[in-house]
Amino acid sequence: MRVQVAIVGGGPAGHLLGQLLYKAGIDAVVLEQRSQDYVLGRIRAGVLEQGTTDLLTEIGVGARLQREGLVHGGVGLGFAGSHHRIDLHGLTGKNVTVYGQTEVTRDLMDARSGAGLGTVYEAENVTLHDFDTAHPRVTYTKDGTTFEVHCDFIAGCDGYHGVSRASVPADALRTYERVYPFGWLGVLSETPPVSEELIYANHERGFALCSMRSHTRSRYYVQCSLDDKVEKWSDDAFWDELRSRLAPEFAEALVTGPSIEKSMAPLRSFVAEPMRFGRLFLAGDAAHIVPPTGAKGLNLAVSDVRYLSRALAEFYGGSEAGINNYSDTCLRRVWKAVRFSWWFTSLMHKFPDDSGFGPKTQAAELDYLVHSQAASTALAENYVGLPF
Ligand code: RFL
Ligand code: PHB
Repeated sequence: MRVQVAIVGGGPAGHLLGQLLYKAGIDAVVLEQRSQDYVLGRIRAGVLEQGTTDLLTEIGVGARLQREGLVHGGVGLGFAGSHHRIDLHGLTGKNVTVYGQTEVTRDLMDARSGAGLGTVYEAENVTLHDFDTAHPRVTYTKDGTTFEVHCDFIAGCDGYHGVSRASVPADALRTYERVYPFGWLGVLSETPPVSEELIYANHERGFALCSMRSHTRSRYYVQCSLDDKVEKWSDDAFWDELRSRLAPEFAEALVTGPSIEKSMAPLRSFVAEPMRFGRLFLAGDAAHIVPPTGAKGLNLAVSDVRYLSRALAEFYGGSEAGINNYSDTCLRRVWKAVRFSWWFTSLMHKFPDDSGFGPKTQAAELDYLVHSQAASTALAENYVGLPF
């Protein structure tokens, strides 16, 4: 097979890139190691920046998002037993939209198959070759047969554990990492959300987050320890722990029910630089990870592939400037989201073995944050998303 771009990974980054390239008249194939159902079964992000929803709408995959997405003009912060609203729209003129990553990916997959574009699911042993030359190749195995894709470029959209970043010689990469001493335990339930807007809660027992997928489906998280096991958390234990971390009016209003998904995720910040090696480009979680507190991971994947699709369109239009600047352009935005996600994580979580200095400075900062318009605006501006 011969295509202009081989996209490794069929998560949101890979599928969005496929749609952007299609719109630009550039042909691509998506190679995904898992089944379609597996990819759609992963419950992850819930909050889309306005730039993300605008882009999805612009490229023709926003119809269901416009119908079903919940537009939020504010976000709640809970601490010291009380609730404070940050007026995102009033402070920035922008909103965020609650619409699950699963739904974004499904809409992109539907658009791709509707246009008759190629995606190979359950592609095994995906291997990248010769991306330091002008003639890269990707090989993979499907149903026992090995296939070869000849291309001009490879886009590594295969997430943190993917093969793309791992194919780059170690001495060509510089990585930056911070591992946090806690994780998140998440529950999805067929219950009405406790609040119309998200609530991020700082509590002496640990962080909690109240989110949602619709008016009838809630997504909640509590900070847990890294050696916790999902099996150890009954639904009742989860609801009790969540309730204990919320301000009284929300603790009382919380509607509980059986969990339909329960999972744990460790928290990490990670950046690999640069994001381009010859004719291989890394995008999304393949290049960087942020802790989910700022709701930035998926949105960063979106801005990366937006920059990449523009750069590739410029290349086929006769200029290499875009591909030469790709890494620097992405990383300028990536590091700002990494900083914001690290800051918000540090502000909202309980750190083990803290002498008391940490909680005191968190309390002072939270008090400042909700009473200073400058501080609230800085939070709001980052939360709704910096421009791209
Ligand atoms: P993905 O989603 O990991 O997709 C990568 C795809 O590549 C495939 N793959 C391979 N394919 C072929 N060959 C190989 N060798 C391969 N290895 C892997 C995988 O099967 C997969 O299908 O990366 P992508 O596309 O870059 O998307 C990134 C986002 O998934 C991620 O940043 C977000 O989910 C992060 N995130 C959030 N982001 C937000 O913007 N807003 C949020 O509200 C938000 N909440 C979250 C989150 C992540 C969470 N977890 C579980 C870490 C909440 C949580 C709990
Ligand atoms: C979610 O709804 O899954 C979600 C929302 C906000 C975050 C992280 C996750 O910061």
